[in-house]
Amino acid sequence: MRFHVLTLFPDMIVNGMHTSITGRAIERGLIGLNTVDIRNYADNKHMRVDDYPYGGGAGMVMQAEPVYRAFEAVKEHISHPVRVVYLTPQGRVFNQEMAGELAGEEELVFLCGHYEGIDERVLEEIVTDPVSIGDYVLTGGELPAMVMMDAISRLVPGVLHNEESAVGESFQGYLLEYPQYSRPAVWREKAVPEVLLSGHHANVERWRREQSVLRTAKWRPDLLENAELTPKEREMLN
Ligand code: 6GU
Repeated sequence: MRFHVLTLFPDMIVNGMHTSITGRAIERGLIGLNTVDIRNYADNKHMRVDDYPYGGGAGMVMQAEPVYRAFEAVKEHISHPVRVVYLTPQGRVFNQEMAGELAGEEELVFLCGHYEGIDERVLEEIVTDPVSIGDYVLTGGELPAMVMMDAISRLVPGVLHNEESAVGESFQGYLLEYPQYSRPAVWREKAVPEVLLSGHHANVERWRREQSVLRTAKWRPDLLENAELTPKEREMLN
């Protein structure tokens, strides 16, 4: 998987992505990261890339030409058509299913806006997928792009060490993950659930499944509509 990120703040992307698991994936060559500073494609000697909005209103708008040129520069390195994700609160809301779908692509372009947005004309020309990461407003698309790249990266084969950790967790099967415990067995008078110390694998699995169902009912009951529950489990919840 190779990510291309068009942004006015490439350092933010590079610093974030070169940390922890995504950083290791980049070092190991499992993930490629190419950041493009839109400012380098300004069409004036002052390197300005924003201007006042036609029709008036607050803030500045990123101009079409520098964004278009930055995208053309990225396309030089890509032979086939590529999906261009534009990070915007007006987009489709990102979820695990979208992460899975995008993880199947060989290359992805992320376009990060700042200020009040980007001139609509260039968006019409290059964007294939407008995406939001939730119903709140951020100052720019860089953090959302990193959220998406993180979620996508961990689905790329080899990025996570054990293949199990990408399956059977929260949102796979529309159930939240069961609680985890590690040493010590008693911490500040709070004991780890007995069954986890029993060594009885089938009982552990049963307990974890039950915890997943109960936890989902308590914290994310909206997910249960889609969850695959046994008739017994449905009955337990009623
Ligand atoms: Cl993708 N961009 C911005 N600026 N704010 C957001 C967002 C994206 N998703 C949620 N809020």
